[in-house]
Amino acid sequence: MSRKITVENSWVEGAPAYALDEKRGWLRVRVASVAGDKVNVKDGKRKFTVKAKDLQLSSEKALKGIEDMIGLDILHEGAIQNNVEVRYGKKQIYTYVGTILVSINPYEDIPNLYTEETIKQFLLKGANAPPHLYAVSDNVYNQMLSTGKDQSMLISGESGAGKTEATKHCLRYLTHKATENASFDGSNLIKQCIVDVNPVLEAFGNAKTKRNNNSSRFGKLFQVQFDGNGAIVGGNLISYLLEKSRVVKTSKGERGYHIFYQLCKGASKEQVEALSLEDYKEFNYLKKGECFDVDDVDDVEEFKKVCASMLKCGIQEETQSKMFAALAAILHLGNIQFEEKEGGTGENDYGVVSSSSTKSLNVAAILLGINPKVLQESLSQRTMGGGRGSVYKIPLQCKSCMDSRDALCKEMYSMLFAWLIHTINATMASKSTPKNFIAVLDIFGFEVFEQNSFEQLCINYANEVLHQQFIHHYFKLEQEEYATEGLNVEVLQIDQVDNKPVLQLMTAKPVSVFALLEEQCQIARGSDEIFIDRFTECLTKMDEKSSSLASRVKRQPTLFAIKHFAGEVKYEAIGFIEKNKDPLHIDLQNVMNMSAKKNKFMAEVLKFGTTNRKMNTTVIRTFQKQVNGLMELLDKTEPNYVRCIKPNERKAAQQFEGPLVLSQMRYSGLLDSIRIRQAGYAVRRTFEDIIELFGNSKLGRAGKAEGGRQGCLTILQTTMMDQSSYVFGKTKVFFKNVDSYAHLLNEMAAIEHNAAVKVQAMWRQS
Ligand code: AOV
Ligand code: MG
Repeated sequence: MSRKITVENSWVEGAPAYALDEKRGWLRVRVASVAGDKVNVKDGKRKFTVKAKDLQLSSEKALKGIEDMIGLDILHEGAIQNNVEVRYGKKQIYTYVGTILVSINPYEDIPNLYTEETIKQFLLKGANAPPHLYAVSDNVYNQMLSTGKDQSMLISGESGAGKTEATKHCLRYLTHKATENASFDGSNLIKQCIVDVNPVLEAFGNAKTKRNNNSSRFGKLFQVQFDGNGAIVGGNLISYLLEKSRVVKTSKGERGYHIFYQLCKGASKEQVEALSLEDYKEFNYLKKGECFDVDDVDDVEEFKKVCASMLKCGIQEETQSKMFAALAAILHLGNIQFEEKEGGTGENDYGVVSSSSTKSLNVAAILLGINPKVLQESLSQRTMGGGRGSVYKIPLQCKSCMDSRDALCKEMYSMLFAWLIHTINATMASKSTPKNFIAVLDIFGFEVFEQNSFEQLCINYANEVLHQQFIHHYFKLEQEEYATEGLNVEVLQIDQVDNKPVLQLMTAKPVSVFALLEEQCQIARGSDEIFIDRFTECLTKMDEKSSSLASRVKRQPTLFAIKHFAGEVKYEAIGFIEKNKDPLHIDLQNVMNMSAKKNKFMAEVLKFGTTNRKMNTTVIRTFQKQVNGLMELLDKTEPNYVRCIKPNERKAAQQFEGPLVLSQMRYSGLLDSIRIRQAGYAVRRTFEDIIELFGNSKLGRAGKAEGGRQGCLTILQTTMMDQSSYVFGKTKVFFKNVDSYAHLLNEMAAIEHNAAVKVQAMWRQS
């Protein structure tokens, strides 16, 4: 049986290949027989049939699980899945695709992967190290020193893929790496803070969700700043889009922010008494998710750690107590219930604080330092502006009272979070002007749920922007490689992979999703329904490419769909306007102002709220500004990409689900980066590689004797390679596509086959 390697539509019996299986992704199989455009294949004993298009050439190198997949003889989905799967089986969770590091969450502690000893080894190994976050961090640091250019590490992936863990490993390595160059002691404090800031950030910004027991509910950029000698001199944090709604609402099986549970469980007796935390299981905000504990997490222990870490980040015990009082105030506010005013007519059922909530109202008022009566009024009335500067108050219905209460709590928490980041930044601030920085980005990945709302729209917008940056970067790198090899760079067409049309659909002016939403937020009678109707109207006014990426969902009038680079998402438009305006009524602002008068801490915290919240601004406008700022910052850096991948949805160790991994690879842009490569010359091998391929055969020896370019040329000519299918660069030969390269492999296999036949013949003769 010949073992000829061959390509689509000309499969030969016995040929090893990858076949696409719906459940398991690309499987290694052997071709059994070919019937038209269907191919029967064997996976061990199992036989099944696939379409010829779902069959790919087998890669011998992938079988071994090589460290850098750019070195794969054949670079396509099948080989890539095979390669990472083989490595994952060996607990090698890191693999490169060129300069991109792919990391697959092991969901278990791999022995010695992150010990101090391992760090030391990587510090010594330098460029020869195997794929690891440490190796990437090492390289990033060296690049910064040698080129003087700021660096960024962009860590992406979906919820639970391991971004936050990866970020911590990178930061920890950098603090070790920089020790070598520590030129003054001041950096020790900052270094300590860089490591200790994580428990604090996670306590206030992370929560248990269904997908991840420690899910970050905000995005962050961590800049580590260095002096000219490479010593750490400072740090700076920027946070993005904290999920405020989690303070007041969690779905079943999820929790609010860790700090609430840590405080309630871990507070000292005196604290419990002072903050009235005795019955923490009765707090509405905590009990909604019906989940008070997280597997394998001891909130009491965590609380101790967080308090200790806060100290190291410059937050003294006294300030901590005040923070806890603010958190307790939020919990007590959440227990204030409203009922209809006695004697209500049913038509105008105005709300009043129910009598059973008096205690909660009083405790909250005391903690905030305001009069309970004033608090009660502020929550149940709204001050409206009449003409000529006059004001009047209208009573609110029960539901609106509760909304007011929740709005106040959300605002207080997000101000507290912003204050926290600011305070940590003050501790980490560099005393001298830093020469360079390394920015580590740990940001929410693309999200597609069963129900998607405004939050997903914002998150997916940020991902589109980051994706575009990634694509452009890879495109540029490819062009640069062609240029250094002396090839014509015109072969590349960015249009094939660029996501500009979808970004235009979302952000262009005057018509786009954002523009229309803003328009509805500005006009008095704007509504979600009008927004979505206008949206359909406007599709006709956009260029074809953009409009083809959006549609209304049939039979669901409030849903619209956008085809993102990572897949289609259906958004529910109801609620968009309210969420985008995110109003904070004057009465609630007054509550905070009053509190600030009595409570110095609240006065500090308030600086990060209302005054920063300019009138008339919207969430989208603020977020777009933030994203633009982020891009400006990143554009000035040398980007380094880490793609985190989740191997299964069950948080289980040693479970590799091919299709899930592939879909993440697809939308992480990994496959796009490969497509960029294939848009020009899909396969490139150095002259030596080609000669090596023919090993000790006669042709191989001839090639070796001539060496380099000439040796390679001899081989290609002797094997009658079609001249139009390859070009020579300075050090490499570039093949147009996999098929042309496969021709070469076929020839090689034929030579081997003939050699084997000869050997057999010799055997028979002897
Ligand atoms: P995420 O940051 O990407 O999700 P995390 O970094 O929080 O994900 O990782 C989720 C969980 O996976 C961790 O709590 C660990 O249990 C496990 N894990 C991740 N990386 C490793 C590793 N290298 N070794 C062992 N276990 C690991 V989100 O913030 O939800 O998008 O929003
Ligand atoms: Mg995270």
